Amino acid sequence: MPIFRRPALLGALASLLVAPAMAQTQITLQHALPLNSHYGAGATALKETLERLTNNRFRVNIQRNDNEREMIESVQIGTIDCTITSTGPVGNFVPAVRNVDVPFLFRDYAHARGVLDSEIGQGLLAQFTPRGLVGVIWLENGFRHLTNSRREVNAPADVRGMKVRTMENQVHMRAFSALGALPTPMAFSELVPALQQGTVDGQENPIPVIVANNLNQVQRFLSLTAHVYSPAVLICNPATLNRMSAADRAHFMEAARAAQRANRERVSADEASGVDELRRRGMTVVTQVDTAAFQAALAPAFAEFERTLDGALLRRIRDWRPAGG
Ligand code: EAX
Repeated sequence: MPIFRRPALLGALASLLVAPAMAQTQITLQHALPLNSHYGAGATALKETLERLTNNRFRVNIQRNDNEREMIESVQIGTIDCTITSTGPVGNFVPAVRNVDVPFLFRDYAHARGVLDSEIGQGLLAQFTPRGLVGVIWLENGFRHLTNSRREVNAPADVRGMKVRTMENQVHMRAFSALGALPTPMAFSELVPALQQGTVDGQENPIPVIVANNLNQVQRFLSLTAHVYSPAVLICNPATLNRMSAADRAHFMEAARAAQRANRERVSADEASGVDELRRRGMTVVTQVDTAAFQAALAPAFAEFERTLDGALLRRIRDWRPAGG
């Protein structure tokens, strides 16, 4: 008897055909930048690694959302599984993270990556848990530089009175106020319209973000202030990870490490080529910034951060050296 005359067998065959799709676990991962960016590189590495390690029992859906505060809220309530975000708004959810947003805290990329991968950084990730979030792994946004549409900026006096968009980050806002600027906090999604309309004169972001978003189209001057290192972080909803078997959680962590490698490699590559690319696109680049003057102008803010944040932690971070370093 042909199979189409045997409904029970037909039903069994049909269930086999749909079973793999039904068994696949979907993970939604959002971030604020184009796929062709240092966040996109990390997200793609996580996707490819997790899908490979689980033989496609997991599928990672990468989506763009340029409001980082919204993404963290969505992870917290579980409407999305994970986000890659800068620490910009994170301090509003996990206050201890504000400590790593302090200007001129990190000496260079090796210092920042070393601290965040050390027990110091792992201790900060543990602070996400009581807030209904999982800080999975530190990623990287990069050292932030100032751009503006009005003038070359070499020293703090050049920033005085300038309306500078900042992230929704109290530490950054305090720092720009100490410089005499007018900090204007807003989500990244509002940045380009604000620059186009002249609502703000300038903004500050790492080279990879400036390049990936063509901010040269709305900003004329770039000053390599490197005034603050901007960490990024992979944050997930606890239930997303708790639903996984121990073996799949191990696969997820391996995929997160692959994301960190790809993300940091892309930041390093963008740092090496991005300034020349922005010159080529027409930006005037100030390379000789009076960093000592910026640090001196921020001294009152530093003293405040020592009191209002975790002074002991800030000193541990400043004093950190690689093993044998
Ligand atoms: O995380 O908001 C910002 O300026 C961030 O650096 C950007 O969204 C990348």
